[in-house]
Amino acid sequence: MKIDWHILGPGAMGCLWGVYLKSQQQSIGFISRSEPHSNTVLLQKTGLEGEASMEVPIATVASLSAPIERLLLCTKSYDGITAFENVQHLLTPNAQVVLLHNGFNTQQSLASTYPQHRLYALVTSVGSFLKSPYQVVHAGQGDSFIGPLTKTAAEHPILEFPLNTQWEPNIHQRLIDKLCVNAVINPLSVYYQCQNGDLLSGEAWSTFQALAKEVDQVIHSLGYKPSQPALKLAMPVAEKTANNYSSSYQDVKHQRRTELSEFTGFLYRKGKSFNLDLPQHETLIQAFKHQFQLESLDHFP
Ligand code: KPL
Repeated sequence: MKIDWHILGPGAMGCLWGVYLKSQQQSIGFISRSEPHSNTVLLQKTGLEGEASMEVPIATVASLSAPIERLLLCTKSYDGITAFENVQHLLTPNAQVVLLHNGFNTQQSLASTYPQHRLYALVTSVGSFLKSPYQVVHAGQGDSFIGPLTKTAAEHPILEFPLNTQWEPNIHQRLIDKLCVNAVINPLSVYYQCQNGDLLSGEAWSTFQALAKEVDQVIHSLGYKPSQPALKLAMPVAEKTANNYSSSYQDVKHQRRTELSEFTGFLYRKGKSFNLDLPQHETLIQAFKHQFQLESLDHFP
């Protein structure tokens, strides 16, 4: 059977986008990193926009029978480069590869190492979580943008992608804006052990404002141009997702490696290379190492 979209990374995002690609009459298939128990999985969705249930083929890289024409790569950002390189030999010369990761580092590294590939980034604020493997809950509405990371991708826009995704020629800007949001909300939701909306009052709110200023300092030192200051970007997202627990909070709760080193760790390392004074980042990183014991999992500086 011909597969239109291969999906690598069957977390909440991989499952959710898989369901909606299928609803656009695109055939999908999962790529598994370990030997699957069977050659199909039952993918189920609940939450917003009703329930859906479908059988989806699944195969390992070694057992894929046809080359990959379109790939949705939605591993955690720290796994993105290895995941891409593991399947690179299976991509057709004109394959379209959509990267759906938090952070900015993985997308930037892949685009500069592989400019010959049609690489795109998907930036989304749609909310979802997994109840159990392949059982995804569509938890919140959001905006989604897809855009080119390489010149060859810019020449071949992806104009039809589900969930009202808009083509965004300046996807770098969206990635930087999202990095600012994640760099404020995610570490603080772990530090204060709270839902996103709880960050908008009390002590957390003062830290929120101070951290957002430090994020601005580093982002500007790097020469990046977000559309607004970090505070103005992060505040409406915290309001809109007030009842959500951030992905980093959920990772800590489930004792999974978080992506905090891609946000807080990344900005701190960069900021220090410009000799910036970053007391909020320092407090957070110390707490993550000692109080939450994230160091071994997260590779903080
Ligand atoms: O992207 C998110 C995340 O949790 O990783 C936000 C926007 C902060 C929503 O929770």
